[in-house]
Amino acid sequence: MPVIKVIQYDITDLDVDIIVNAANTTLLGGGGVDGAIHRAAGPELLEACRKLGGCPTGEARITPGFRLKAKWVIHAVGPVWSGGGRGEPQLLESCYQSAFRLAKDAKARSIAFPCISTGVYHYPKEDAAHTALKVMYTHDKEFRSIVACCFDAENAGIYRRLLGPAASQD
Ligand code: AR6
Repeated sequence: MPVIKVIQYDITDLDVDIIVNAANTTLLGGGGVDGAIHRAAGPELLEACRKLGGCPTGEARITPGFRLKAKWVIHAVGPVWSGGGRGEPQLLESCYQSAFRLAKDAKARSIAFPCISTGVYHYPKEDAAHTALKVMYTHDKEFRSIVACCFDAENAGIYRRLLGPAASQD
């Protein structure tokens, strides 16, 4: 089984050590995957996030998963796409790197990522997938399972094409 896998699924329902959230700098919740994670984890998650005092773009913070199956949530803040000339690729890469650093510190063996910044932040999906996979490949010896958890069919198609058929789990 390859370490890096792609699924088209709701990340809030995954039984992995850590799920990553596509958060914003306030860490106080929002729409998209962020809203779904907060709903599934329960109000304790917002309380834990409040204590963190926000997070700059390109960084990440960790909290417990509360009512989720996942033990931890890593809240990663991706960049808003504004044409690519404002450091968006570096910020997206650093957001994945920061998430992996925290996951290693937590001694996680399995981690799932949503397609950070590709929703309301409008990052081009293909470019975002290349960046995500580049960082995932640099950590594939350290984890049993790294899941690219796509929600929309377009992202799922992109990751499946880039990873090949062996990486598809559904
Ligand atoms: N499971 C997996 N992926 C999901 C789910 C889900 N349950 N729901 C949505 N996605 P977005 P962003 C996908 O907009 O672009 C929030 O309001 C979705 O299809 O959630 O990083 C935050 O608070 C898309 O591919 O995050 C921020 O303000 C991906 O998750 C802002 O949105 C990311 O879409 C962050 O924007």
